[in-house]
Amino acid sequence: MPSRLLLLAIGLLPVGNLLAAQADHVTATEAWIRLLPARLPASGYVTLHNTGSSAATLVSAHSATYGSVMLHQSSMGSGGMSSMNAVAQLVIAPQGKVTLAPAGYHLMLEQVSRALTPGDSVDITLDFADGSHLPVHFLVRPANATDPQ
Ligand SMILES: [Cu+2]
Repeated sequence: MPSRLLLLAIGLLPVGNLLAAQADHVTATEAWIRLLPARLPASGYVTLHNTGSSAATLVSAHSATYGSVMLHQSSMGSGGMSSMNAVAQLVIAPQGKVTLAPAGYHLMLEQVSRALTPGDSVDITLDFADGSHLPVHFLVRPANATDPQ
């Protein structure tokens, strides 16, 4: 029973702002998808700004356009090889921002459900730790795109 009480207490910890959901104080800019040819997975990039006074924690994302959306981080290994790891969560500090960009954090987008071409818009919903959601429009850009739009 004590362990159950402890779990309950941990669940109640994010009490920084009881009224505003985390998604309510996060804004998204520079949201775009790098489209790769054939059936290679695409990558989603976005800058998330936390305008609130408490942290917002991104835990997952989902989309009607992609059967699988995962939070990943690219990193350069000691041998100079780039690799990707799954990221369990991304904390956006109060008044801070987190950038998902090439060679860093990204949304790994797989199992596309429709044909996409550059210029299309794709809706991806970001899921936060408190269960709130932020729908974001991502602009589809070609494989050789590198700069934020
Ligand atoms: Cu990835």
